[in-house]
Amino acid sequence: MSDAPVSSVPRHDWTHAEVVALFALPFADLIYRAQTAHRACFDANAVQLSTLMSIKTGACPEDCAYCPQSVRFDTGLEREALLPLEQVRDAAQRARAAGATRFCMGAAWRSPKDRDLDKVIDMVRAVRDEGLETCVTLGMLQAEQARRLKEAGLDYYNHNLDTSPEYYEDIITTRTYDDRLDTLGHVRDAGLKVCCGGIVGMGESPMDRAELLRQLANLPEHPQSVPINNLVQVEGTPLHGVDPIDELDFVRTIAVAKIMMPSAYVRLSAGREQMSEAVQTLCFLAGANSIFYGDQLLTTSNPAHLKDLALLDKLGMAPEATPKYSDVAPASPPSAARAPQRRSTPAAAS
Ligand code: SAM
Ligand code: DTB
Ligand code: SF4
Repeated sequence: MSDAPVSSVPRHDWTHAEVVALFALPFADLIYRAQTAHRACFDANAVQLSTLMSIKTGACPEDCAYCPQSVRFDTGLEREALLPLEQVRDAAQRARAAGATRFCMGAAWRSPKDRDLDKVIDMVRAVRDEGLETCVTLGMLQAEQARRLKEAGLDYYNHNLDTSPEYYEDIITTRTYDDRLDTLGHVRDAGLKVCCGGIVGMGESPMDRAELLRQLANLPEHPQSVPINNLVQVEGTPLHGVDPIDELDFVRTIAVAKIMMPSAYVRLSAGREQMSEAVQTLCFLAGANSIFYGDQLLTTSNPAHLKDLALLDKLGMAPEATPKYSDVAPASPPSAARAPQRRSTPAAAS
């Protein structure tokens, strides 16, 4: 299987057995296949940098067992109202100056109310005006809400499948897998780019990981961005204390995601602060080419941005310039920043 040719045609008909077979490859064969798939679509030495901001924190009515923001768990988090526009604009300016190319805004909502969406739309416009790509994650969306976000110029909508359909009910009971698929359909139909991935290290089985990736790759289009989060364990959440995933199994998950969805940006997402530089490097080798960049995720911390730039430099890697605004120079570009690196192939951006 390791010698199988790498197809440039995106596949949406993966069987469970095929995915399990990828996970079972000898490690070197798996990484080789993932790198080969990756290099057919991307510059293997460029990493896309997204900065995350929580625009509305805590008091979420949902019961996601991993999440510190659910109102049902006592995690000591202070709830905050939707942030004022100016605070978001300032943070976007700082992110741009530090070299990020995308600004992702997250809200602890089950779904946005229309009057809240109006305010988020103002934020999207303000962030775009700073020359950044935009992404928001606001929970479940109606078709009309997705259209309004598209009209405002939003680039990406993040909505994760989180885990396999089989394990899902152990993690969330307040909305269904189908609810998530419906939102993803609305986002896709509105012409927004889809950012959709999941979380590992939640006590799921290897079969659940295979099934999560199969669900993602068998969507009508591959998500353009696939965040793979390693659970950040927060005291007070039901998943605090669960056995963490083996580090090499985490790397395997990244590699299999890249083989199945070669033209997607696979993001090495939450959980990097708990990971050694060596494991992060293996993830880059496995085809991860995007990270959250900035000292904070939503409510937990992320590696310091200068540490990340130093790691990329040590690896001879560089931040990717934003494709759309590459003619606009950052206010103070990091020394390693350079031109857009994405290659155009028939497999690119399904
Ligand atoms: N409330 C919205 C929703 O759930 O769709 C948007 C924000 S929510 C925090 C976005 C995603 O963050 C979740 O789907 C989950 O994948 C990820 N996430 C939340 N808590 C996490 C944790 N402790 N570790 C890793 N990922 C986490
Ligand atoms: C995603 O896949 N990961 C991000 C983002 N989408 C919104 C969230 C990570 C959150 C980690 C826990 C926290 O900081 O609250
Ligand atoms: Fe709420 Fe999103 Fe956290 Fe679930 S993941 S509790 S929906 S903020």
